[in-house]
Amino acid sequence: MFVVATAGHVDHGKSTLVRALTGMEPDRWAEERRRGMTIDLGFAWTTLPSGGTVAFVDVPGHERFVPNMLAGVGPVPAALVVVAADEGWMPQSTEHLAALDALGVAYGLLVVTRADLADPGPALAAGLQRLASTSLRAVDAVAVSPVTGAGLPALRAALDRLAARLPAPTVDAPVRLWVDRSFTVRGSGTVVTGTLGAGRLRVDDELEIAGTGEPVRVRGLHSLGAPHAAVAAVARVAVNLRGTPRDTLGRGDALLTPGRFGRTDLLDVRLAGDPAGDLPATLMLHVGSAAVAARVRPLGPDTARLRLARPLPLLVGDRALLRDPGRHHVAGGVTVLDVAPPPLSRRGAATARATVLSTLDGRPDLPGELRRRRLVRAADLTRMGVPVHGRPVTGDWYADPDHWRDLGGRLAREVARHAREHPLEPGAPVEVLRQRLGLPDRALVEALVRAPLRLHAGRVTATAGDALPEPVARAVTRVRAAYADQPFRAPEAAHLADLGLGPREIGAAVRAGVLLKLADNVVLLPGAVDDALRVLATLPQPFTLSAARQALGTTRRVAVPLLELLDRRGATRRLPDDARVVVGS
Ligand SMILES: Nc1nc2c(ncn2[C@@H]2O[C@H](COP(=O)(O)OP(=O)(O)O)[C@@H](O)[C@H]2O)c(=O)[nH]1
Ligand SMILES: [Mg+2]
Repeated sequence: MFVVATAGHVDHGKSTLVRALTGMEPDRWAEERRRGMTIDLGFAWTTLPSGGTVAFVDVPGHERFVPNMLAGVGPVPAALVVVAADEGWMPQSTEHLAALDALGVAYGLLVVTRADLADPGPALAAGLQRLASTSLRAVDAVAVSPVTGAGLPALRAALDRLAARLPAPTVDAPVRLWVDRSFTVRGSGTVVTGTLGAGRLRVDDELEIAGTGEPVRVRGLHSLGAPHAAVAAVARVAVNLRGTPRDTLGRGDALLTPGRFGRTDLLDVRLAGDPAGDLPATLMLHVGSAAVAARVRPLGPDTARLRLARPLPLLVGDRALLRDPGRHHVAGGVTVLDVAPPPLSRRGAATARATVLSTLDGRPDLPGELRRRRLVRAADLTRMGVPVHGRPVTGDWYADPDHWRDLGGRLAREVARHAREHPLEPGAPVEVLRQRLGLPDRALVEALVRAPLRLHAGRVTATAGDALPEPVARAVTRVRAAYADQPFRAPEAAHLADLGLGPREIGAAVRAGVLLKLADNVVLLPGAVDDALRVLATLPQPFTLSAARQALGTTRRVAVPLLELLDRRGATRRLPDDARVVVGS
């Protein structure tokens, strides 16, 4: 199926043409039929000579109903530009064409109708000339009269050729179904309709309502009046939603694949049309079937920041248009460059931002996005419309490679600085480093740890070059001097305190490898354990605690933990009667 919208001045024969092609009535409302004028969108479809199906979104031509027209053409990538042979090009022909051009609609046909009332030649020539300077410059033109039937076979053939030229839809893309109608069906509940431009819908799918973020489930699907278990793009669809009151959803809202779209009320855009400086402060932004007031802040000659009256599910690269409803003027097309732009609070930020925007084209680009954001989660990139590939630095965090290297250097410097400022602490706590580096997640600090840095028990240390603080080093030298000839005697707690060796100093000395801790307040010089083992090996085996104590010339206070340490190391073995043997002796 392909979907095409009509466009053109009121009374130029759009609805009559759709009726003639489809045999269906596009003017759904009694008031429309009474007044003979389209007010709201109409929907009809037919089979083409090739066997393919074309669905029409018939739009109102009257200038009062341009917002309805825009809701219809917004999600549809092809248009029939309809001009009456007897009236020729008119003001709403101009505004509708400007809207299609602003949205970048590149597929369509020029159809001159009412060809039974006047020579279609001048209207064809005028129309082609107008289209020549727009996104629709390459279209075919057909003259028809639905009243006489003249030209209709040629138009059907032209529709088939148009269908063949349309790009294939991406059916594995996430769904963003802009709602153009919502109504209640007795016994079924809420139904919304829209043009599915990409992706696939299935019964039982869970979707998200853009406006509220609420999850909803698809209860039933219809396309072209028939029920389906699944519908793939491109298609007109009616979606029956389970348990959703009708007033929670209406035109301009959207049904979304969960987690694939963000909702933003702040975006930076490129403008095609009026210069940014000439735009009024407030305009209407039209995108998909939505129309939202936007405050415009020009940044560069063709770039601006838009603050929307309500958030929309927009992605980088989306096309939209800005319109001044008071002047019936399409101010220009919009290409979304950034859906999560940085604040502009600092002096000079706007100028700097304009420079950045001048380099963007709305094509999602991961390396560029990482360069600008430096650190960003995969899920956030996806919700901006930036495809994620390559490897995260940790978890779902992606980093700009240069920034990541720079952070690694800063981490090393912060660890060194922390060691200087807190010499007795066993390294810098990860949380302190996270704050110092201004990182959003501790996992990032941990991922930055590289040799010679080491992560241990929630702290980062430098494994080499960690000099012992001067006073501790001095105290250890005194211990060494005092106990050189009685290596198995440990200084008493009071002596340790005299030397200035409290628990933290002892910890630092132990980590530096200059003291060996047997138990709280029981320290020996390193090497004492191996020496002790050599002494014990000379005893008659097995030996008692008391024999060991005497051989080593020490007290129970040292001997007990020393033997336990040797047991743990497997150097000695404790027997059932509490005596020990030196293993291998
Ligand atoms: N003679 C003639 N009248 C037409 C033709 N197409 C439309 N009309 C009439 O022109 C008027 C406007 O047509 P309509 O389809 O409502 O125009 P729309 O506003 O563009 O949808 C209606 O009275 C139609 O009957 C045509 O090809 N020949
Ligand atoms: Mg009409």
